[in-house]
Order: sequence, then C-alpha cells, then structure tokens
Amino acid sequence: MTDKLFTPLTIGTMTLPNRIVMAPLTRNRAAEGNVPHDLNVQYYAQRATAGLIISEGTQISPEGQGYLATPGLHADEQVLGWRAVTDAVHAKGGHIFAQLWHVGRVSHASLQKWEQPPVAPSAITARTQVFTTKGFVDASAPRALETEEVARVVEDYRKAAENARIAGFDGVELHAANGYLVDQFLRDGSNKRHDCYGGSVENRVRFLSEVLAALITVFPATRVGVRFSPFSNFADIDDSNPMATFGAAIARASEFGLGYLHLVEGQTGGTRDLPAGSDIRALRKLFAGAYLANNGYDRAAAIDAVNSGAADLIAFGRPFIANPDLVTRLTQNAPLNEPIQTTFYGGGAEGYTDYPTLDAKAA
Ligand code: 8OZ
Repeated sequence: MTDKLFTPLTIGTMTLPNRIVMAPLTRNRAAEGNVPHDLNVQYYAQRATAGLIISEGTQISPEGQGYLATPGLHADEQVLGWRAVTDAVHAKGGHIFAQLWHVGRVSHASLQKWEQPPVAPSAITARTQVFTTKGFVDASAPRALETEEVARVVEDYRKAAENARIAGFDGVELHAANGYLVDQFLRDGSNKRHDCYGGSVENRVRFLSEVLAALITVFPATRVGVRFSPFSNFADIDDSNPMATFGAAIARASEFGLGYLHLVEGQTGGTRDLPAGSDIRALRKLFAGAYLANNGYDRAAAIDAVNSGAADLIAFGRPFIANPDLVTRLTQNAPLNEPIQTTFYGGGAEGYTDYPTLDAKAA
C-alpha cells in the first residue's frame, strides 16, 4: 500500500501532489527594504516539490515587523520580489501560500516608524527578545490599540492579502500562532481590554474573526489557512484556559469554510509534550476542512498520522531547511542532511541554498 503521505490532496480547486508541507520559516534574508530577492527565489524554487510551501512570516505593514530582514507584503518592490518567487515555484509545479504576519508587541521601537512603540491589544510588555541591527534586544513596551484603530489593522491584513494575490500566491495563511498579534488578542494573559475585543472568549476571538472575514474578500475561503499554537508559550504568551480559547477560535475559523487548520502541537520548535487537560484531537474535530499538523514529525510519525487520519498534511520545518529535496528523500526513505542552527537566521547562501540534494551528493 502506498502511504497516504505521498498521495495527492485536493482542497477546493487546488490539488497538492503530496501531503508534505514546507512550514513557515523565518530566515532573515530579505534584501534592503525587506524585499525578497534572487537568493530567496532560489531557496523557495529548490523546495518546490513540497505539496505546499508556506512562506516565511511576512509582515503586512511596517508596524507588523519585529525582526530584522524579514520580508513584507506592503510595498510595490516587495510584491515584485515575491512575484519572482511564486513564478519560480509555479514553473516547477509547486504551490505557495503567503504567511501574513503582524508581530504586535513582539517588536522593538527601532524597527518601527519614527521609533514609535509597537502596538498590542494591551500595554503589557512581552518578556522576550527580538532581533535588531544591535543584535538580540528585549521587546519594547507596547501601546494598546484604540478601539477605532483596530479596523485599520484589519484593513492592513486585507491589503496584504490583495498584494499576495497580485504577487501570484496560491493563497494565504493567517499567522495566529507563537505569541504574535492575533494570538495576543486571543489570550487572556496578553488581552486585558474592556471593549468588544477583550474580556469574554467571544470578544477575544473577534479580532481573528474580522481578519478572516477580510481575507476571504480577497481569496476564496478554501485558499485561506490559519495557524495556531494553542499550548505554546513562545514569546511570553499565556492563557488561563487554552482549550476554551482555541476551541472558540477554531470553531469560528471553521465557520468561514477555510481550506486548512494548521496547529503547532506542543511548544513552538520544542517539545511535543502537552499540558494536562489539552487535547489536539478534540480541537481538530471542531474544524471542517483539512488538518495540517506540525512540530517535530519525522518520516514514521508523519506516515502514521496521515494513514490513521489524525492529520491530512504534515508541515516540516528544520528538515526542509536542510533538505531541498525532502519529498524525494522521504519517499525513498533516504537519509536526511542535518540542519545547521548557526545559519538559521540571517546571512547569505551558506546554510540557506547550499544544502545538497541526493543527486548532487551522488554526482
Ligand atoms: C523564529 C524566529 C523569529 C520569528 C514564529 C515567525 O515563531 C516566527 C519566528 C520564529 O512564528
């Protein structure tokens, strides 16, 4: 029997050739102006045999940036840069979604226009570090968004989706994970608002809901995915009842008829251990579309998860950094290159586009 991981999956009008997804991966290698350039084109094109590529987190606005040299989708040059990426991926038969990212409070004034404080649901500083021209520094104290201002941020998401469409992306993934803006609204540890965006779970889900409603005015709902990390504390995020919060968020996402739900199962980039009382399967059941599972999967676990129906798609992060031909290697059960941590963030071709394929190794 062919393992289902290696078989096609149709979502709406899009047929992915396999269920092996390239996870969104921050690499901090955009050119001046946070513009994707030739090096990035080469990197994504090398990985085009993935069933689906999800781009690295891409800021929707200058305000949405939290780290140096991450690409944007708010300026014309960025759209042009991304067009070269999507063209190269499509020329090789691949599919690529843009991950729409606003970091909220996980930023630094030096990355903001006129050195303004970053924005957040509430003025609570994240005890985490961000990467600036001065290296890693503590995140700045944010200011709370005014109620009337939230619509402007939602509109920034819509415009970025519009730019993603112009740039030739097949769809978009809303980054609602890892302690960034949408996650900050969802969780009661970072959202202490007294208006219609804070307090009850229903109110905390409102921002997510408004953003998703905006995205599906640009792309068909099946071309929109959403990523959550319900049990992760990455970037100092916390919630008193993640099952209730994310149960509501996922049920709402499902009502929009989105193409897929993407969950980080456990700690972002870390352990798959879950706190007591947490239940990924119960959350997955609240969503009608496809389920994309992430975090620490190896070949055997991925094959099992898809064969058993626990997941429809598996997102691989580190393995895709080190193996441009990951799909071939997993299909053939060939050995994998090991990722080199020191070249994950920033730099040039080294540790980015120079990992060998099986063919290159054999030659
Ligand atoms: C690692 C370093 C910087 C950003 C995420 C976008 O966690 C990120 C990220 C990861 O989603």
